[in-house]
Formats: sequence, C-alpha cells, structure tokens
Amino acid sequence: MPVRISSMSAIEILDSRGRPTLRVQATLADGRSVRSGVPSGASTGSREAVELRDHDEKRYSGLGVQQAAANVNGPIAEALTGRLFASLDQVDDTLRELDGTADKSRLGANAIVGASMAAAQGFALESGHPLWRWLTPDGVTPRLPVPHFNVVNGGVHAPNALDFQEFMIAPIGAPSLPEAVRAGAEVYGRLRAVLAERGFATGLGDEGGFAPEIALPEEVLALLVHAISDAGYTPGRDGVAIALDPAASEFHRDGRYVVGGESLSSEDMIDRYAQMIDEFPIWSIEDGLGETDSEGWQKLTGRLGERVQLVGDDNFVTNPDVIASAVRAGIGNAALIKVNQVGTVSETLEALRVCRESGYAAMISHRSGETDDTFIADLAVGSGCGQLKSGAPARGERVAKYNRLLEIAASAPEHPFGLPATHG
Ligand code: 2PG
Ligand code: MG
Repeated sequence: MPVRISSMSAIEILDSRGRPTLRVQATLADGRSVRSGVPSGASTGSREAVELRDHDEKRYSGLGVQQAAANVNGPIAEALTGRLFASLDQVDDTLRELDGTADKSRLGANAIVGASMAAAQGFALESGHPLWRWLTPDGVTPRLPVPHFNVVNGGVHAPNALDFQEFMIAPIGAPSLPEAVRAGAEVYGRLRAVLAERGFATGLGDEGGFAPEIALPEEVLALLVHAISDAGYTPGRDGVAIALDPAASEFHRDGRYVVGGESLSSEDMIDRYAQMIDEFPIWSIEDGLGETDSEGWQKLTGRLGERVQLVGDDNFVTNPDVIASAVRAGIGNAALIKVNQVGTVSETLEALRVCRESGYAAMISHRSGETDDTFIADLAVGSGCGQLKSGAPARGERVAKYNRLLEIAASAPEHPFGLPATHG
C-alpha cells in the first residue's frame, strides 16, 4: 500500500551511554504518527555507514547531532513529504540519491537510518499489520528468535581488563520465548550471586552485562557454566548455550591478537577457540578474528565452521555486496545484522535476503548505544532468522526489545520459537 508522509522532523535526544542521538518523527497523511530512535556503536567496522557528528567540542565533547537533525528537518523532510511512495525501496533510494555518497556521510547515516526506520513503520501502519508482519518477506515464516543475553561485558564496552567484548547466554533449548526470557533473567540473577560470592564487583558494562575484573575468557566461561547449572538449566544446546563476540578487531594489532597479556597469531587464536569449544558449551562465535584478517577467517571457517556458527560483524557491516563476496570467499557462515551499520531498512532486508539465499544464518543486533526504540525486535521476528542479541536482561533500553518480543509472542502464539531447522 502506498504511503504519503505529510511531515518529518528530528530532535537531538540521549542514547543509553548519555551521548546525543536522533529521534525522528513522521506524520502520515491521515494524521497518525510514527517515530524512531537511532542507535550508535562503539566497536565499529571500518566500512560502516558513517554517522554525522557536529565536532563542536563545546557541546557533548563534539558528539552533538544537531547537523544530522537539521538534515532531517531540511533536505530529507523536503524530499520525503507530500509525495506518494509506492514502496520503502523508493523512499530509501530517494534518501541514498539525496545523500550522494557511498558511505552516507554527507547527510549522515544516523539521519538517513532514522528517516528510513520511521518510513518503514509508516508503511506497516498503512498496511494495517504489525511491523513484524509487514517486515516478513514473501515465503518466509516469522519466528520468535532465541534471545542472546550479553551477561558479561569487556572490550570497549567496559573498563575492566577483559579483552573479549561479549559473553552471551542463549537459551536455545527453551520451549518458548517466554521461557527463554525467564532462563536468561534467572541465569543473570544467579551470575550476579556467583560473582559476588567470589569477591568480584557486579558493576555493569554498556550493554547491561557484569564487568568483573577478570582477564581470561576461559575464567568467565567457567563462571557462566556454573551460573547456568546453578540456576537449574542444562548447559548446552538442549538448554542454555553460550555465544561469544570477542570483537577481535579491537585487540588485533600489527597482525597479532593480544588476549590476557599474551600475543597470539591467527592460528593460535583458532587453536584457542577450538579448545574453548571442546571445553565449554559455545554454539556461536562472532568476530573471532579481526576485520582485516581475511586469510585467518578462511582458516577459522575451514577448521570450526562445521562445529559452531561463525558470525561476521565488523567485516560484513550488514552490506549485501560485502556479505555476498564473503560467501564466495568461504568466510564465516552467518552475518550480524544491524540496521544503522548499512544505513537503510531496505539494504538491511537485502542483506538478510543474501544470507537466506546463501545458506548463511543471520542474527539481528542492537548497538552498544541504544534508545527505547524496539524496531529490531520486530525485524528479528519478521526476518525469520531465529536470533536476536540485545544485551543483558536488564536496563531499560535492552529489555525494551525483549519485552516487545514477549508482546509479539503473546499476540501471535502460533509462530514457532527458536533457531530454524537448518541452523544449530
Ligand atoms: C557488536 C556491537 C553490539 P557496538 O560489536 O556486535 O553488541 O557493539 O554497537 O559497540 O559495535
Ligand atoms: Mg560484534
């Protein structure tokens, strides 16, 4: 159903790290309105679409987004309002042409993605369907995804000595979405107690996970297994499994990986992951090697690709062309999907299509800087990919997404929960 947007505007708001970001609001011809909140990453891939910041050191240490807001209020609103758009593709093409750069740096990927997400919701509203339904491509079965709860934070998301960025618990074996959410919250609660019993601080990192002063990933993994069992769940794919996002680009320097003070080659890293998989119930590893280490990624995929999911994030940047060439090169077997990484909803849906057609799995993801926007929960259900990561089962901006999943599960209980049969 075509959509006519009668007005669009943006203001500067705060994200979950207390940094400025955008709220975009659009009004449809019949007066109904939609809005979006733009997320922002800290461990970004070098080929991500570029967010526009003001670089005025007197405001928010240069991180202000007044210019990006002005770009929505000016040229973007001018291009999108008053016209009848037949499809979201048409809206996003208009945005891309207006920007004119390959990396969306002129108007700002933050301005463009905010407008695109608001427009997508306009189309959903016009269709009379919930957003997740409108986002479901023909031939795809919507699925309630396995939530991946990031319960221990390190890397650039926390001030501790832990080099690996994210340790997630994934209740793959849960019978339903509500039971998976319950497992996540119960294990998180147990983990807090286990950390406190052992004298570790229970302060939180950017995504709501604990940030204990532990340097070795293996030590964290042992604590996670302990907390999972203690909470009454089976560690592993039949119960609660573990997913890692080491975000290795961040500790990849001069061709070496520095983990817990040790300097490792790509081969050493791969050996280390192989050992971790032998010892702990790890089912998925994202960014196990750095974004520039393509040769290492090929070896990693050859060696461990049959045993675990290997997710490309920094190296794939949700870009359909980049994912397609990674498929040809035999790099990874899954892609992380972040709407603001590529900059429009249409390109995100295209990236998901490339994954489906290549037999690659996909995981929908939040950013470390978030708002209360829940778009990604609907995207996770509509894409049918079966996986969403949105941080810990704590902190409002993280649980907003999990709570949206619970709402969808309650309103559409006929949809399957969990990983599609081809994965896992
Ligand atoms: C990641 C993300 C989200 P950031 O690396 O996967 O967890 O972090 O948003 O900082 O890039
Ligand atoms: Mg990542």
